[in-house]
Amino acid sequence: MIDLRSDTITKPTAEMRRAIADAKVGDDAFGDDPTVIALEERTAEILGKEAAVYMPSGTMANQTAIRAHTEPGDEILIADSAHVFWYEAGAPGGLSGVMCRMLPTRRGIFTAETVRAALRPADYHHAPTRLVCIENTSNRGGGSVWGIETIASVEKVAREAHLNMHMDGARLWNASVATGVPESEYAKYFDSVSVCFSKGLGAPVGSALAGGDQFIKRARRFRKMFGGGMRQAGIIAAGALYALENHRERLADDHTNARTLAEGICGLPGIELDPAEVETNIVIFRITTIPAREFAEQLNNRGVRVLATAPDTIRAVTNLMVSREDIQEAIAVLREIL
Ligand code: TLP
Repeated sequence: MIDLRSDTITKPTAEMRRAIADAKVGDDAFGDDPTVIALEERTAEILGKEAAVYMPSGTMANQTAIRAHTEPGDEILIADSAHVFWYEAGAPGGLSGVMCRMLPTRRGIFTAETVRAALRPADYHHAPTRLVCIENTSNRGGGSVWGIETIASVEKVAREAHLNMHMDGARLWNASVATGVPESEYAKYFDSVSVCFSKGLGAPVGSALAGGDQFIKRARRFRKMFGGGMRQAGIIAAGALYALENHRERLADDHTNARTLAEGICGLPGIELDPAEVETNIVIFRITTIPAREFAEQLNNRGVRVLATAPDTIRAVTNLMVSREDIQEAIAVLREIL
């Protein structure tokens, strides 16, 4: 199988498994796990933040951040394509009691003007707006990367309105590799940043939330409340630490593979796709001749796995388990079917 459903499907490499087997561990609830501490410190350092806290998942990292930034009844501003809104099981309402104000985007990216237009005048009839969330890269936006100038202009409007800034950086590593802009340069505009080790980096489990010391202290309480306090988590943190040190640069291969795939299929009948818009490891395209689910099933029967993300939309995500040769094979299968 050539599995392009997600970059979450990656399995630990032999070297990563060795790092996991050799991990020094302790009870992290007592602050005793040296591998977790090393991972948190290294993550904070890369992101240029005071502190970070290890999380079981990207969802928990985002939702803990939202809870720590808000109180029930508050409002957050968020892209209408955001993972937090689409795929986190209603958690902003369920866990934090906040309203999501959806911002229209182009490929997952909104502008400072859009944020300004969403601001409410101070009035007790209104839900207090507290937070702006940005997703970089944008998943449903097709792996699109936020420009630093766009982030800076959004931040300016947010600060004028006394709003905090959170980045869902599940694939921030991909953004940095694609642009050469360091993770810390993106992160400096935000009060909190979530990152995932279990996507393109290929670790089996885990994410982190980074921010200022006080904020991370508060986040630790909500992580506990949400059931995310762990014990000898060094076992999994070792995979994450290995991935952080060894798998960031190789994301460039995934980006090349994604572009190759897009270029190889863009002219096929029924496919609507602009390869120039493929900036990182996610290829999203429209299919107009067959329902997307049926197309995904046909591909699956021929050994290529993708996701139908809408009735006419397919997502393919390149990853650590997929080689250049696999991409050529996938292109050939798509060509045959269409
Ligand atoms: N995304 C998964 C699915 O849930 C859709 C994927 O296959 O892409 N932020 C972003 C931008 C994400 O893409 C994801 C996972 C998360 C957060 C959540 O991470 P996990 O799955 O660890 O909770």
